[in-house]
Amino acid sequence: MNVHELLAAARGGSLRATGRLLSLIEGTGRGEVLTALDGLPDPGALRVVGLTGPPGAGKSTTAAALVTAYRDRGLRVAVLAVDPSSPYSGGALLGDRIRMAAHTADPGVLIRSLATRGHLGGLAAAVPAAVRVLAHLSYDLVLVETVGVGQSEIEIAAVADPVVVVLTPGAGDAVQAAKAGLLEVADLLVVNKADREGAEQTVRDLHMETDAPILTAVAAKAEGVPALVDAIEAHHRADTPARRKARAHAQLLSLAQSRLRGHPALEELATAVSEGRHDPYTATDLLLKALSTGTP
Ligand SMILES: Nc1nc2c(ncn2[C@@H]2O[C@H](COP(=O)(O)OP(=O)(O)O)[C@@H](O)[C@H]2O)c(=O)[nH]1
Ligand SMILES: [Mg+2]
Repeated sequence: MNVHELLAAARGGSLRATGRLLSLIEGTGRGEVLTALDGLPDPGALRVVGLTGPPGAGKSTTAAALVTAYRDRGLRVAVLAVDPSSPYSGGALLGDRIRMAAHTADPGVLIRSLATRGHLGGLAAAVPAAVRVLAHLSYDLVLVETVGVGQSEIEIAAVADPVVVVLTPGAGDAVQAAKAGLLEVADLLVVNKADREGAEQTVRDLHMETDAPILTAVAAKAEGVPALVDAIEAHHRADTPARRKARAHAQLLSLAQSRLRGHPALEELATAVSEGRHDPYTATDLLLKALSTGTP
């Protein structure tokens, strides 16, 4: 099947065709898929909710509970997991096998791990492309799960709105999150595992560090999930042209940077600067030129 046939099949409900399209997006077929989408009518915006936080905080469990909540409201939902340490298989890694087992058989739910590591611009480049594909396939909402380490939370902030940061109770969690830069990208905070000790203290600590709304949850029991859905809705309702522009701004910079970072001329120019053959200004001009003319 060519890309157009795949798109037609995916729009007709074939999850296999959808999977093939997303595989193309992860690799060198991305450009071809995006070009094919350009020829289609604008599907309108799709809501993208980011879930980020430390490993084990309960992001996947929260995602599963949110899927249930949104399915109850009749929305078609996709979950994109960008977690190099734990690739999804079916739904088994979502922490709640029974709940997710129901979703795997549900044609209104797509669960997919995205391999974005180390090639073709990473998360910043792959996720917006995947989101565009899903918008054309009549999904209403995409949950993007990323591990909050390093570059990924900055990249998720450019793509998702709101970004929900999931943390757990525990001494120093708030401080750790602040240090990791997670609080800067948080539109909403969830202190999950509130069935454990210290949740209220963690909420108090977090209030000292951020003005973002803070909720508590026991995702494993879907407790606090209706309030989280409400907070996400409220965040969407409060969206403004200025905020949309700020997101577009971040997304463009993020994409531009990922293209520059992946450009083969970067290595060579960095060598030239380090050996004193170019000054950094000239080298930067040359890098931008190489990118715009498409020369390697
Ligand atoms: N006690 C407790 N455990 C939870 C809760 N939510 C998730 N877990 C467990 O925490 C572990 C990690 O959850 P997971 O969703 O995979 O975390 P992720 O790495 O952030 O995606 C799993 O064993 C979950 O069952 C909760 O609210 N309370
Ligand atoms: Mg997970």
